[in-house]
Amino acid sequence: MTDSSSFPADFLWGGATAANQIEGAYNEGGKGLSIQDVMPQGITTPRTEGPTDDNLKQVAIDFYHRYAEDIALFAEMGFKTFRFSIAWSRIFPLGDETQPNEEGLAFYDRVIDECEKHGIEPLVTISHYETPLHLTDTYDGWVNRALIGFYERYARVLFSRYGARVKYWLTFNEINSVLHAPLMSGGINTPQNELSKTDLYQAIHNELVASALATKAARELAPNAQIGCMVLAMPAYPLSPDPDDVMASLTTERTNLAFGDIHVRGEYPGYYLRSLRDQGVDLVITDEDRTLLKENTVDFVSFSYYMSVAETADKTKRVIGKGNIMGGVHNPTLEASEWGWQIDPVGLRIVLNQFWDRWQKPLFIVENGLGAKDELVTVDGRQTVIDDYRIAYLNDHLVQVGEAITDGVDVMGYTSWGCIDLVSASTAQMSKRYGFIYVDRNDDGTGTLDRYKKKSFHWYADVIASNGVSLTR
Ligand code: BGP
Repeated sequence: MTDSSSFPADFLWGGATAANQIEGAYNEGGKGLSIQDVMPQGITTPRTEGPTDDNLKQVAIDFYHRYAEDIALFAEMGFKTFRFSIAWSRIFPLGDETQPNEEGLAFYDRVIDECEKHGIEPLVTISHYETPLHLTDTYDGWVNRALIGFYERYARVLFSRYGARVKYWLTFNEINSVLHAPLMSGGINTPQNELSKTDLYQAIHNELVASALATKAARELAPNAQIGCMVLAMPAYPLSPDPDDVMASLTTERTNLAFGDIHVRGEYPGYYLRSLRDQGVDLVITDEDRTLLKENTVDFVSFSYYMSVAETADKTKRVIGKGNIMGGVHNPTLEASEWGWQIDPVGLRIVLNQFWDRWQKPLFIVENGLGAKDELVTVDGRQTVIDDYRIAYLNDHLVQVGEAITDGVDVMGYTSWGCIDLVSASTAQMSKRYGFIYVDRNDDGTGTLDRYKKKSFHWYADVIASNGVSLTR
């Protein structure tokens, strides 16, 4: 422990969530169905036709009714910011209407009220894996250019309503994940194995144009707002020093970096255009699209970071292991979580340096954390979880954030993923817990939904209060 902080005084400490993973109330308040209502097992099984009772997200952790209590707990930890997403289908139940649902808008007014009451800066994701189901069923999601207009209308409503109160906005959660999870990330109904590369990359292009249009709208309607892109960061290290492995790792990393390049520089990089040509992809890109991308680049780059992977050109060694939406080649030097995600704190410093060197834009770590099984125990008459493994994970990653800041990287803040236990995105489990706050709910849907502070709750409160000085180096 050192006594001076490497973190800036205005560093935005906090936690992150997404509407579909916490709110529940899936059919209350005029909300329409979203793709999450037909994904009871996350991305592990095909979608269902309609909603099914085994879907934990129907109730999730009931944040819709308990938001005030939960935000008060975040405030008790000293959060400076709270990342949440707005459920598109609460605002536009079908997605293609012209008038928004007032009851949905009023709910987020109340959430923002609570944040303001506690001096917590909201950080809002406009679209986090919750495309209205009607847009999926009727338009095949983002494959269809019509979604650009629907999203722009939705974003304009949000900026008009909340623009004076919300400074930080993210356009699409983990935009690069469309490549790997087309339904969850792109609302695309066509099954992945039947989806053409052209449709997939067209969907990505449509999202990028929509992101630029939202950025343009924010400049008009919410001039104090800052707009960020959000990418899933996963460094790919060469499995060996063989130059072919190094080139293979660069190629894999570029499948993610391309998204930051386009959001920050406003044009498709040459390597991305080549990869489209090599795959026989022919996109519809209008001159207007090009101008929009060029003129509406982001203010900051946000990203999730959970793990790194290795990469090799040697097909016999290219065995893909588990990972966050996309997996990668197993790195023999790293340990893994119970879900097989390889733990690599130094990778976070590497990503921060790489992104800063590449884009020179402020960076915001908007997801990082450890999904683990927790056991509720009684200590001094109170129920809690002794989650030393989670504290170790977060501590080691935050130490590397401090190192990156000392390296000269401009880091705006850090929101730990799943600051309160929530339903997992990939597996739809409750038992994959990330929170500082335990929520009594089980994979079979039983539980009281009561909240309990874990050991990490107090640990994180100390980290925030000391602005990182209490971290163990
Ligand atoms: C990211 C998503 C989040 C979140 C997190 C952890 O990909 O943006 O929604 O869920 O990963 O993943 P999981 O919930 O699958 O453990």
